[in-house]
Amino acid sequence: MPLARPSSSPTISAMRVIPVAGRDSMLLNLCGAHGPFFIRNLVLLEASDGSTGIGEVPGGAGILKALQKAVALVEGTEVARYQRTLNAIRASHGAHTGTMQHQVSSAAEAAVLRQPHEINLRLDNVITAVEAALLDLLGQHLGVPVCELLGSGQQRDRVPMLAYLFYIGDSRRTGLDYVAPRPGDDWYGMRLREALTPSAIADLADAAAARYGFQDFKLKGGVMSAQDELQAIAAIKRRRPAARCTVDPNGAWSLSEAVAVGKEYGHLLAYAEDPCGPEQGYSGREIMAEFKRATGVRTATNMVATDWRQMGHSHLLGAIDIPLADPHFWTMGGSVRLAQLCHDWGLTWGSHSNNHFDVSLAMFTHAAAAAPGAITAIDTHWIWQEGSERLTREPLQIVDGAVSVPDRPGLGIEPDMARIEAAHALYKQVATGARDDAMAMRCLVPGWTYDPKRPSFAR
Ligand code: GKR
Ligand code: MG
Repeated sequence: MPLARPSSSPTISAMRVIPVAGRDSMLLNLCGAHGPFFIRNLVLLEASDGSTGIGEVPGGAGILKALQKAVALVEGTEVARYQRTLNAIRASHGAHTGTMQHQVSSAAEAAVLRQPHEINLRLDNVITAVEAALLDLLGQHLGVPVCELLGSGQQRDRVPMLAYLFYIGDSRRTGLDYVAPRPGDDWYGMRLREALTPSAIADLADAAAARYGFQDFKLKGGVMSAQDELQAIAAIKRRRPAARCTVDPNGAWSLSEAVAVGKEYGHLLAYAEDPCGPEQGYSGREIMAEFKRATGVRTATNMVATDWRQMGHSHLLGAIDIPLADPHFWTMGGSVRLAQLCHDWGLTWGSHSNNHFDVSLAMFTHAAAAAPGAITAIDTHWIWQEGSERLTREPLQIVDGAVSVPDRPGLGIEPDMARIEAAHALYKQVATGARDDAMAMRCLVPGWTYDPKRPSFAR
């Protein structure tokens, strides 16, 4: 559709898509263990007024290729008409304007889709990367923070975040290129060392709280037995009775096991995240609804209510109290729309995360800042990278368990091009394809294979 008048907001003069890599600890989950490196995709947009906008989304060749294909649809467009640009990208994938799409492009992708960390292979990741960069530019043009452009605008000055704790494998036994463990009982030392027991998890919680002031804690489960994982939560609660705790085994427990531990330990949990999933012909939403009815424990998910259609089914069943609407796969606008709906329907909005850099930290912060009502402390993996992996000049800080919303135009961050080029060089050196958590786990446990219904480590 031709423009009826000359543009009054800047136009996009160049779009760069930059895959980047960063270093990670040997974090255990149901799918195995994080390898020494994680990958992400960045979009950098240069505008005709000389400003730069940036967005960050999960890594992987599918998203990278789709973003590269979008370049021709983004360059030359007007910043203020960003919705039109996003719709053009959707249309180029055969998707309808404004809908959420799971786009599975191959049988191989369909296979990994069943693994919890890969559920977000979808067109919305591609849309979000461009959307975030365009909103960053629009905010700069108008002189307002991005959160003012989302939903009903800024709702809070500080966004509560949780300490995302993991069991940690002994990386020295793998022969892989992890950062070498170092002495010291502060967070930066502890995040590199083996942690496999309830007291080691409680120590990690203490170190994270000392560094970042957290009051909310989440343990990534699906690693040890359900009883052991709840013992780890109990260990945190003994030291910090007021802490809000949760555990997320990514649906690994059977309904009967989840109900048993829910009845025994539910009083320790602020909510249970994906304690169980599909089984015996029943959908994950049906099983989660049964869990909730049987235990009275509040439920959260990033697995069974991840788009509008699933949300509709979930709500009819009363399956989920806390949808974890990660803006990286709901889009920034979609995530805030869901937050508004949660507010009106008596649900609680939160966000899921994966390993990310500081650009995503800013994206999470602005989406959560625009979420109305009481939200739950949002997930972030940033504590595993903070202090060594920045891509912006002054990353937002987690202080007293929260990030202050920057009162600056756009996302309020400044890309550090030297750091971005270095992270791109690392990507070229280490990226081997899609994320593969089984590979690292096999270095600890030869012959290990993924089983969605068995803990990965205590077998
Ligand atoms: O980083 O290992 C991880 C998590 O398991 C992540 O991949 C999940 O997607 O954090 C996520 C979750 O809440 O399920
Ligand atoms: Mg989860």
